[in-house]
Amino acid sequence: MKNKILGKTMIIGLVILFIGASVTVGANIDKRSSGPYQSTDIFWEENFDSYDLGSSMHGQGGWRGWDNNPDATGYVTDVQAQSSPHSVEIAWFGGTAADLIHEFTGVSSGEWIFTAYQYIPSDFSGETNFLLLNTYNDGGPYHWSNALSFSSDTGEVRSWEGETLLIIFDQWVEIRVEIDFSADWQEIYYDDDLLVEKSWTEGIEPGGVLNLACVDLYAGDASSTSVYYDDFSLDGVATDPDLDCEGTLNWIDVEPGSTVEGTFTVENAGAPGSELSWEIEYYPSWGTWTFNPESGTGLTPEDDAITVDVEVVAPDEQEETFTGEVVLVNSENPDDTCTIDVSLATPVNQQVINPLLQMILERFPNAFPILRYLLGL
Ligand SMILES: [Ca+2]
Repeated sequence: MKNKILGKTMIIGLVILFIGASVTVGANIDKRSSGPYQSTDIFWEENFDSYDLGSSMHGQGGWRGWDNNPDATGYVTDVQAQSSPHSVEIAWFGGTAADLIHEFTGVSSGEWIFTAYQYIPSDFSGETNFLLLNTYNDGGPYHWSNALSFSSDTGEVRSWEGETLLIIFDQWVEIRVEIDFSADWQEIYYDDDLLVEKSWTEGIEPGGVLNLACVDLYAGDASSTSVYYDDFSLDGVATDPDLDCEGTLNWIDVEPGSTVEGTFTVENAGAPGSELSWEIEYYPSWGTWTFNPESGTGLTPEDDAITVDVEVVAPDEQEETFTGEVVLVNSENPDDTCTIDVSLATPVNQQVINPLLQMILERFPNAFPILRYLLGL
């Protein structure tokens, strides 16, 4: 009994060894692609829910008072919340205006969407302000890109230029600023209505820079009562192409010196309307390779994937398994690459195979149909 099991185990082991040596298993696609932003890349978000109720936001989550003044803070509250349980309350507290900022770094190119939700109660009194700055330092210099004022006297939100919309009281309202640094442009929406669009660097006065330095929630120059903010987000908008490829290049049982063929596809998985230029960056040094096409330009996400035909003249060596990679690259972004794994195996000597095969197939006459097929038996 023991010998029988041992014998069986040995044969199975032999078969596994045999398969491993003569057949290249696996169709492994290694896809690596990257770009500065994905289409809805969240760069930063804030919902205030994890902070202690009633706590000052100065020194929490990157928030602090203007000029690092701890008194110019807002407080975590549950009086209103869009996302439960908390929001931040902005008002005059103890004779000092809340002037709460959150700074950003690295937001200076491409396109971005800044979103905040604001709640103004119908009994609000005074003027409260939402501002974005392109330059901020404690003690200055400062430079503003926009300023929105919400006034209980007029019942309106007013942009710096004087455009207005009616305040929507007693509900959460989205404030959305769409920033395009490449065009030096911003569009400011209140409850999805366009309030104003204008230059980013000259939004308040000339001399600003292409950068988002901070958001500022300011309770105004004169005493104002509570308003609330919740669910901030800053999202990078994809504008770049993104190289993607799919396919496998695995050949087995290839006669040395013969030609084999295969295909893979290339596509642009990036932002709508973006244009991808791509090329073959690297392919194995064994064999003789031909790609058609070997590069391309102007490929948009709306286009169909490009099929690349591949021909390889196998190396003139018996009983070898050759492996490697074909690497494609975005011509305008060396970090955006895509890899297809490759293998090519030339046949092993039939004289060696046959006695072993015969033994296996005699022992298991109905087994290993794949093995029979692969070896052409
Ligand atoms: Ca919240």
